[in-house]
Amino acid sequence: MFVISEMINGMYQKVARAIQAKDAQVIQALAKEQVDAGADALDVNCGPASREPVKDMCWLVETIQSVVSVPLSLDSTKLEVIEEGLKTAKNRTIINSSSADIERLQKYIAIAKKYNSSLIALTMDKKGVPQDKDRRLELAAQILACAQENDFPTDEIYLDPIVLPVNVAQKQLSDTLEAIRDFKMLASPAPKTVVGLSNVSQGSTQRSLINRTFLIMAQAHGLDAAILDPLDKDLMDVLITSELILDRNIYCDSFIDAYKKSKSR
Ligand code: THG
Repeated sequence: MFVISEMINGMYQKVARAIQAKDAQVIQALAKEQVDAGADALDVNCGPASREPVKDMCWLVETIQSVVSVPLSLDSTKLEVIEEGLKTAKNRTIINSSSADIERLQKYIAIAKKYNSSLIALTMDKKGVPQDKDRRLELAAQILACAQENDFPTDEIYLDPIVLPVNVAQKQLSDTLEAIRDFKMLASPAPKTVVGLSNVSQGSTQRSLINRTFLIMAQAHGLDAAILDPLDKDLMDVLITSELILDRNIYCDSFIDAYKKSKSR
């Protein structure tokens, strides 16, 4: 499982304040802590309160990459913010994210090619988030066809079925899981899949329990990557144990430590 840490997001007050005050130490401590906890990449989002998102994104990228060298997932709804972040980034990048709207997607694919970046594409369009699995598959097929037409490798696309909170869209979660499984059959080489895991528990009590239960199920449906909180130890332990059960790493009595060592950099 490719772990993308969700913590460097202006949605968190501590991060929003650090961005506002340009307090590098707070951001750098967070970045190091996430990587030490097992993050393979860091999601970077200035948050809704940022008044100068281009400037803030570039500052975040520079601040983070001076202490860790993992790939950065540049998370913004504005292409301009993402592109300036891509120019600033030294290491590998993931664009987070495009929708399935063809015009938008073509622009994002062109930018992904130009900066040699992977691309997260959400299975939603102007009509909004799909209500069922079939619509998710239809939009995923549209995304992959567009990648192929534009000579962008389908395995550099991370399809995101959009996880909705269980307390408002309970009926959708089994469809979301099945979509994760079925996306793989839509192109060769198979696309990758990603979810924003913490979405599932927003507004609920028992957040950690809901997150880890959904993660296990998504892993069983073949999920490749997740945006999550790697400091949630119970979550990381079930992530590692699921990989073991799915035969992605070899059993030994200390399999959790062995997995962590294999990832430590
Ligand atoms: N798909 C993609 N990118 C994404 C998402 C997705 N990026 C953003 C988000 N979803 C994933 N990241 C988060 C980060 C935080 C939370 C949820 C998802 C979260 N935050 C607390 C809350 O809202 O309750 C904040 C609590 C606090 O303020 O301390 O849950 O789906 N591609």
